[in-house]
Amino acid sequence: MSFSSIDDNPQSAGVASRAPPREVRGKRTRGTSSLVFDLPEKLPNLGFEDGFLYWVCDFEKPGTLSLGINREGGGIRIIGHGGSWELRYKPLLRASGMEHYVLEAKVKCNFVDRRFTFSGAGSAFASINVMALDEDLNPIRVRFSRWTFGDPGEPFLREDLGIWSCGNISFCGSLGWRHLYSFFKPPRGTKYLSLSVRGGGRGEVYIKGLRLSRRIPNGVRLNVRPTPFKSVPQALLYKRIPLGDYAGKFLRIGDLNGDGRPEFVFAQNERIGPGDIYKHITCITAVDLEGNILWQRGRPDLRNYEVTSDLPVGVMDLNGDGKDEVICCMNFEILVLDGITGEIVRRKPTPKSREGGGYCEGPETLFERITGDCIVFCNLRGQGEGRDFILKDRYNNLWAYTADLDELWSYSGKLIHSPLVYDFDGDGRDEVFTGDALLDDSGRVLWTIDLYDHCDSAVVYEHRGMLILALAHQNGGFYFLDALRGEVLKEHHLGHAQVLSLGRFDPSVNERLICAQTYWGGLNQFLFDLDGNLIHASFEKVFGWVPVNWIGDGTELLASPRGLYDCYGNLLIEFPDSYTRSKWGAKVFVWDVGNDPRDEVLVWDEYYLTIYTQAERAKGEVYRPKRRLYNQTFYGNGNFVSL
Ligand SMILES: [Ca+2]
Ligand SMILES: [Ca+2]
Ligand SMILES: [Ca+2]
Ligand SMILES: [Ca+2]
Repeated sequence: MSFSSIDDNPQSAGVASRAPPREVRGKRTRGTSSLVFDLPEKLPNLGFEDGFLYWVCDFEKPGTLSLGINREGGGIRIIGHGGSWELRYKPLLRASGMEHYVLEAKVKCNFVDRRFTFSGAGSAFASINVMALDEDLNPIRVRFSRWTFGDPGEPFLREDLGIWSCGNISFCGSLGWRHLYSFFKPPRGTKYLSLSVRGGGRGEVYIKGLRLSRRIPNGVRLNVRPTPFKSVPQALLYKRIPLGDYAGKFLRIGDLNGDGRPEFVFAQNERIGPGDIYKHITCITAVDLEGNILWQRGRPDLRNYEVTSDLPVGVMDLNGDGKDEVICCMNFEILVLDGITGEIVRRKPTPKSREGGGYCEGPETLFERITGDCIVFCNLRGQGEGRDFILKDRYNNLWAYTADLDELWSYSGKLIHSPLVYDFDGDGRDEVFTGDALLDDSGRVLWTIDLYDHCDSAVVYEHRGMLILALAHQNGGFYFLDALRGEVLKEHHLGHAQVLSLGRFDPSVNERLICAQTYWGGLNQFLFDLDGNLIHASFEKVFGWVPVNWIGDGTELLASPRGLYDCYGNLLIEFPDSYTRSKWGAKVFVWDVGNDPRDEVLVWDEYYLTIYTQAERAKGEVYRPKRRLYNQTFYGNGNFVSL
């Protein structure tokens, strides 16, 4: 064991070559630490074997918290009666950004409430937190001088992604004893790690065996590996369409005039209330492949280009005449627009807003009716794909409609951004995964689940005779569930889980893999096998995220605005003339625009929409993934992948 008190003798411990500055001493008196340890395995009583030795508690409201020793099972018991609390481990661990750590614990919890808000107020949860500290004991922020790689899924090219938070293990709801872990590499500049357990809400939490070790989990390979691809078609610039003042980061695609070629529908928006939940569409513009405007509704204004969420627009042939209609919400009405003229075919007021669970940003009830968030097409009544659709608000409520705008049913819960629709039970009608529940086609709840924060991305797949639902939960982790029962099979707490993409990404592996990314609080990319095992990790970088059927032989690459990556972070194809001027960051979709049935890659910003295609024609039969690309939307990388 190697430890010392900074106050007593910093030199001898080799912790710091000089006495810490005065402000560090000031901070430390608030409770972080005067002790520094060198070996994570030797942190005394980190696992609560000796009760609360070396731990200090703080809480929001007196009388709302009771701590005790769990005499039967070991470790500690925390009983909360509302209000937030924190248990801080006083010693610090000397750490470095060059090392990998595993944090693990056995936990059990039973929260009475099922509440979650981004602000933390009223949230029922517990979280084992790791803070990375610099030399002055300040938390380290994840910052970049510029984006030189990949694509973070959410195309906001922020250079400050907030305080690093990739080591946290957060949980809520009711769990029997479970072994949870996080695996992380501290950010550059890390000198110390500080550990705490935080929580809030009414309920019980048991924790024991908290352990930190310097290691890499079994079976995980690190960093960039040589590409498993032998030959990949080069990219050609197929078309570059200059966009006008109508351009929007929100795009949907379809064949509006039935000529077999896609048209583009751009939506602009403005914020009309606080937070990120109140925004409405200000302009919708349909554009053909030559850049001609087919029609436009609303007022174009390039200042309304940017968006940080989905918008309620969908493109689908609702009446089966071979031409797509556009369905959207404008000015608190659901509109069905003729695809060729943009004229209103049908209209109905949007649903009355309602509180639901008030999750995430709180109740979305500022306006009498909802502005609308995402539209997802599905087949609820067995009448074919796209004859029904789901419309939702941002986090709390969704409504199922027919193409004739008759409401079928509605649901309130903690919602995923873009609901995943798939025929889970094979009866010819879609079930809807809402983010916290699976609903059958009639809206009946089949199961619910309570995971920390909210679901950003989901994919469903069949594997070894089982249907598996993989989830990426913001700040919660990556989860693999038995899709028919809603039971967690595996979970990995790896940061702000943002993106899941499913495809055959490695031609040397005879099965599909799941590429996963984290975003806010740390950019990392991971690979999981279909059993839900973590097999590869790449820290401090993300690469492409949209699966692309580029080669046509069943394998797939990942698209970014710059080019095509393999799943190990190798840039295999750099797009010719891939320059984008966007101040907000370009966005990427795939679509079979022309040539053979392989995907083209679409990259657009406020100035141009650029389409890349393969330089060589495909030979023989061309693979076509089963994807509902018509549901490709803002967060739609994972959610449209249903195989
Ligand atoms: Ca067309
Ligand atoms: Ca039609
Ligand atoms: Ca079904
Ligand atoms: Ca094509």
